[in-house]
Amino acid sequence: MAENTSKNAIVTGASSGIGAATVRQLRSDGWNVIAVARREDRLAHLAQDTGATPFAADITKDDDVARLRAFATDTFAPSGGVDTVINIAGGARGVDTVANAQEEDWEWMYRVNVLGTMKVLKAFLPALREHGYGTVLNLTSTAGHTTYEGGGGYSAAKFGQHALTGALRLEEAENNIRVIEVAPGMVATEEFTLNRLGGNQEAADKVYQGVEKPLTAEDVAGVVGYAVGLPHHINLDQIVLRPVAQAAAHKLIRR
Ligand code: 8X3
Repeated sequence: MAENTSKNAIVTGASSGIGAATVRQLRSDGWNVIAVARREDRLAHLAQDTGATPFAADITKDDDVARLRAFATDTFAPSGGVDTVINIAGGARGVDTVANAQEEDWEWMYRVNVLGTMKVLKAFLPALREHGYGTVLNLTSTAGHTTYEGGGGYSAAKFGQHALTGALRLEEAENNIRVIEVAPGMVATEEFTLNRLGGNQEAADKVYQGVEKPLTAEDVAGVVGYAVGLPHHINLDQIVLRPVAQAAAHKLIRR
């Protein structure tokens, strides 16, 4: 059976946070990386710093995903083709209760976390199968495994992404494709909570106030790099990571 000798990865959500940190991690581990995000300026900086190949695309748009597939096929053809797809693109909008749900936020979260992941996978699974082996890594969240008040919309999307990841693992094992889920709890990044709270920096800062060492994007990227770097027969199929201060979604220690 083929071993993972080529290291050609696509990383979505690469413009900031865990996505950008994952690109940095993989590049320093010797991977060839196509870094995908909507924001070209940020990608250009990341590419300059890391030597990753930037590709501007919105993974919720079919035309963009088709362009990405064509580009990745050409780019990686000389080095053995795409073997690893890392879906980091996603996010949260709002902390509304179900009673007060903002429907456009819920739709956005479903589109980016679930449908975006599905579209990227649909585009690349034929290439991974043809390759003889492959790795898919989906970044979900502890919110995809448990619920909390105000988290209904985000959890609904992340539970959905978690579910598609589980189905995919069953479907693709016979094609020698391993499917890894990484589900982080509290991670302090520049944008995640800020975006979720509509750009309110003060409110975003409060979320992490007094929490000793929330996870960083680099912490998560290190775990992602480890999981995809293992020999191909080892599938860390579900990895949940949290800061020690967050023993559960409902138990966060603030000092
Ligand atoms: C982020 C984790 O706790 O904000 O994916 O839902 S949480």
